[in-house]
Amino acid sequence: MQSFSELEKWVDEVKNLCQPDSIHFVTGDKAEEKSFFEELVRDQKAIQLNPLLRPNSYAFFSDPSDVARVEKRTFIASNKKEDAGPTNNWIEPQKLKKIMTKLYKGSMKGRTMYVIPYVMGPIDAPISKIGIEITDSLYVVVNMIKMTRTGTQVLDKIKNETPFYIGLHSIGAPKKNGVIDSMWPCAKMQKKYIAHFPDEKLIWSYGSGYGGNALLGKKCLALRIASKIAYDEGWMAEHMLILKLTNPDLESKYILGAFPSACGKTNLSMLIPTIPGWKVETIGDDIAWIWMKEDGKLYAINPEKGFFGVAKGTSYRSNPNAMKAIEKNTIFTNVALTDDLDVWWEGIDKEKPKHLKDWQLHNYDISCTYPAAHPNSRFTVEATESPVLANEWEDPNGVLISAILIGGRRPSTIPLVHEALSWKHGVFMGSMMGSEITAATISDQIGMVRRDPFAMLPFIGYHVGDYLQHWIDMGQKANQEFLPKIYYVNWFRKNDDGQFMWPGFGENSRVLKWIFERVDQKASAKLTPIGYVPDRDSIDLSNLDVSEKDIEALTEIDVNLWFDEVKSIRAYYKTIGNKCPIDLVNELNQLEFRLKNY
Ligand code: GTP
Ligand code: SPV
Ligand code: MN
Repeated sequence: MQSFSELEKWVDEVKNLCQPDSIHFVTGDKAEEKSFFEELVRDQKAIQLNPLLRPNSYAFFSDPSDVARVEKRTFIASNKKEDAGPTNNWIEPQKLKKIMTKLYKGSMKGRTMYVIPYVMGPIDAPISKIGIEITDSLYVVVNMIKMTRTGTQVLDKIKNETPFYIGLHSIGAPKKNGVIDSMWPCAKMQKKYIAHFPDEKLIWSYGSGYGGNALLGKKCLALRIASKIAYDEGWMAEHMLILKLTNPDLESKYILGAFPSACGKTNLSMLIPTIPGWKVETIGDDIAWIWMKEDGKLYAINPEKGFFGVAKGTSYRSNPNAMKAIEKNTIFTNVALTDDLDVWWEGIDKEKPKHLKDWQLHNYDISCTYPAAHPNSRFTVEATESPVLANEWEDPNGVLISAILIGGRRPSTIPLVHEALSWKHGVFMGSMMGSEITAATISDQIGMVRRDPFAMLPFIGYHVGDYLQHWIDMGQKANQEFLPKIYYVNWFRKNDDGQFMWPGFGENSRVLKWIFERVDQKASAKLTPIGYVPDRDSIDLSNLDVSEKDIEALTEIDVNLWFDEVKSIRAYYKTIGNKCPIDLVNELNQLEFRLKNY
């Protein structure tokens, strides 16, 4: 859409279809946000946490059917089925619109319809994109306020003819007369639809109130729709953290990392190095928009304004910076509550209290054997609450990218770190990236390995083959001298007892240091069939509590396992079909050849 009058017309159409009681345009000011939280508490949709322990913070508890993104109910409804490719669910757009229009009819009865003007990216950055989300969920509103730049200044832009993208969201639970609302109203699983119409750049979401299903600026606009816009316009929208790494000589580099959901982006982006003199600062923890300037170099911005992070496992030991960020002004979803109204979750590293309320607000004591917090419990907090936010985090010019990490949960085969032989080889590594399925999506296959190219499997708004070709093309267009190097990292190797061999978290700084020095051509490496791996003298292992045997195992290349991997990648490429880039098939053949000659 292009103009304010088009916006007014659309708001009117949605009002007539969904039949809310009233309409509220979100202004984004502090007093408004405060009144939203007061209303949520009054309506028993949220619990205010103990202000002495956790000031200005609130806890929400979802319906058990609504705890994560629902990939089975997520659709890329392109005009042509071929354009959605083999990895997306597809329904013919007119058919899907018919189904959803029926659902939207009267879906906001008894509720307020909120119109949220927001911008992904700093308001004046050339690459930023404006969105309008209509929603009937106040939970969504308060989360969008923390996660995106919202409010009147965005509407002003629209009045000045800046184009914008629209998204309609309803929890799909009209209020019935005389029936008291539940704490988290939403629709049944089979009625949930997270729909994208990439040809129109339109988003329709129905039936879920959770995270990526409902905060439409995040996964729906900034990844699925933006990835398609980026493909057409020659830039990239990626599921990546952005960090600033500074060495003891105070030289800095910017590093991106694509890890699947619940595989360590937030943690790496805020890490406290265990090696003296090094520093990590955060620019983004989930999404990066990447583009090439006239100098042929690649730059990135974080389009978000907050963190929607995994609570479970977060502690002052594993991620102190995240713990400090969430000391106040935070929204928690599906965590457990202590008797004095603070939050608790598995891995918080505080003794489990004798009594809790679990994430369903049931009484919970030591006799309970299930987890008290949901494994996908989350915190929402503004980036500015972080003690390690980099100064340039909202620089409209973006930051120059030195290296791109990819990785996931692979218990075997993939070493701790290896460097790509070239950009194309790096794209090959990204294409075959795999990970165990985690609790960040609703699935009956949690723990199984699936291929997840550049951690974008659930977020590519078009054909995966075209997506991979776009990665190759971006590298070919860039100034070769300044192409970021690509690294495959794996913090999740396990030994025969099923224990992680690498301590991870702050110790990952040792790998970051090696990468920093590789980019500067200062660290040495061993050439192997799969790429460059650190040799023993080049990676800093001083004062590290890992056995010789495990270090050996973490960097070894098991040729037989890699032959299995080649076979499995070949089978995977078949599923991509004839759009699988020929360059990647060549890379696979060359890998096999190198392995045979090793
Ligand atoms: P999304 O927000 O879903 O995209 O997840 P994310 O990629 O930001 O993952 P996050 O940093 O929240 O980490 C998810 C889980 O992985 C948490 O339980 C962490 O404790 C765990 N984790 C993160 N880094 C490491 C690591 O280096 N080693 C190990 N063993 N676990 C880690
Ligand atoms: C992810 O699953 O990658 C998340 C959480 O960051 S959600 O916003 O729900 O997609
Ligand atoms: Mn994510």
